[in-house]
Amino acid sequence: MPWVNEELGRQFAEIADLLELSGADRFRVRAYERARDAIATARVDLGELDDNALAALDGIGTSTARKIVEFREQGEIGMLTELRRQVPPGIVALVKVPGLGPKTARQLHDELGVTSLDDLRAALASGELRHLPGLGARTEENLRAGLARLDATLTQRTPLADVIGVAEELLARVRQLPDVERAVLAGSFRRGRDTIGDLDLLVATHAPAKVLSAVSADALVRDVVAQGDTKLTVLTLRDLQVDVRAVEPASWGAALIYFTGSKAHNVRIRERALRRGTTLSEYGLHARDDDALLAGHDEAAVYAALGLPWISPTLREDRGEVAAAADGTLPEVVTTLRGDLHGHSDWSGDGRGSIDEMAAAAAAAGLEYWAVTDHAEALAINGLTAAQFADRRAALGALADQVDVTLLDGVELNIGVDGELDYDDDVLARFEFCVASVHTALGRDADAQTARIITAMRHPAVHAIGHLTGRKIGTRPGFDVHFDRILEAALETGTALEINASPRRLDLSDEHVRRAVDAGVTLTISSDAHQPSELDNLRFGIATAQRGWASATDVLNCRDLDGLREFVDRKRSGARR
Ligand code: DGT
Ligand code: CA
Ligand code: CA
Ligand code: ZN
Repeated sequence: MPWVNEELGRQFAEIADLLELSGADRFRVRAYERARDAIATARVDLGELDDNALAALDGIGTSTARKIVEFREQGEIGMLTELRRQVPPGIVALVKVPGLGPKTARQLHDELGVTSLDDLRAALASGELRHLPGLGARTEENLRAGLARLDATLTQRTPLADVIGVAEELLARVRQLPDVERAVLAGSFRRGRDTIGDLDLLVATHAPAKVLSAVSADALVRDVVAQGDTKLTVLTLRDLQVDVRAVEPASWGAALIYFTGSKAHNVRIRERALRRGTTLSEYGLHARDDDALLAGHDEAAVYAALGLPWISPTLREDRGEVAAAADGTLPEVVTTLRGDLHGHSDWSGDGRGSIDEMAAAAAAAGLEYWAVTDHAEALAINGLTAAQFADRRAALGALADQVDVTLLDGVELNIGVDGELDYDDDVLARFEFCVASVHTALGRDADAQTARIITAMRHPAVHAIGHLTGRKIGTRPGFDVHFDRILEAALETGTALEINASPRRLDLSDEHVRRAVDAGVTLTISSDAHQPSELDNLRFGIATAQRGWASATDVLNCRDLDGLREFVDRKRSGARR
């Protein structure tokens, strides 16, 4: 989602909450909730439309359009600023408790004088809360659980999915500043981790003071935590911390290595530098005897001066990459794909792009083929019947000459509780590519999940298992599986395991990928796109694959169409790999 849409959606939600907290009438609140929903489902970048075009969008009236323009021009919505001033912050904190809405918060405030989370804890402890009208012992129990969950999320790392928009927007703005020669997001973001502690923005400049004050004045910055000559720490509108470092262009490479990390990787290469009579710091690689600068300006030169090839940031976790680099056994990690093997069109109930729109996005992403894997019928709300798939097959045929990618007639099957699949075998056999995923009964134990998935793998029509554990990063942990048995079955049946590239999933995880690669299991890197813009997510899947040391030979959709068809046919014929 474009960052402007994301931020506006959040701000309109906040306006609705604050209005409700301040006792506004229901209709006014509802109008802002409608605006919030309209923004959440808008398929255009709200940062780019003029007033008239904005007001023409469904659910967005002239007053909402005016506020959107105000946000773009002034960096804030005056009404929201005013509301934030009026409503006591303690009460706002209350609605962050899962399960505690504005109505209850207001009631707690008016009737018990609750103005903070601590007051809420006290009210829960005293048992007075259960006597309020409409509340009860059950409410108390829910609020206790909600408080515990809030505490947990406050100490948690931020899912990558929640930082991409603001991170890339901030980077783009910083790159446009005068005096900035180069800028990069370093740290865990550059290493492609699936969660982020904070962002680290590295800037090469000869004018650090000017650049840092420009960054601290940016509209995306809510608060400056600390500011020095070459360092700045700020909080973004969403309370994400960003550490900004300004360095001399001459030490760019050394600084980039240092701030990319990981800490453990840094320690490892610094030891190597010391053993070679040199010292490595964020300023450069220096000779220990006369302090001469040996390398510093670019990353590859620093590694070279340490006797190492350049190491991909996604490998820098001290998982053996420095030794492998020294031995010449570093994997040549996967960087590009030839196709995408999991994606949805608007034939699926939850797809938001037509086949030709999606195909155009796939072609624009440089792909040669795209498997259209709309949902199968057991997924009641979104799935297609066999007859609808027959219609879709005709549609695919009619589009074949009009699109710039090869469309594969695919399906995303649902793995039932006992591993059963949608449709009869003769229907299944007609698809060119089938990914099978667990969408239901996520609460079963590891034995049950492993068994149902392996049963599905044994079916000759199943070519890949989608999002293996069902995790949603930051929202729900995946279910447990016996991964060693899954790997064994994948090898035995010739089934691929998917790296779902949605930044909310990244499932397989990097650690799973590493084990799959070691076992020789074939992987797919799949966007699971539900709208054209989500083809762009493939890059996160590639990063996760790299973090698991996967090279192109491990990845099915790095093969050309013939190679892919060979894999599919082999599975179908039941040949062992
Ligand atoms: P995060 O923010 O928890 O997702 O993880 P990172 O890796 O981004 O860690 P962060 O933000 O604390 O620091 C960014 C990089 O700076 C880190 O990857 C390596 C470098 N760094 C920070 N502190 C140290 C340190 O004490 N020693 C060394 N060798 N490097 C450090
Ligand atoms: Ca960081
Ligand atoms: Ca940091
Ligand atoms: Zn899907």
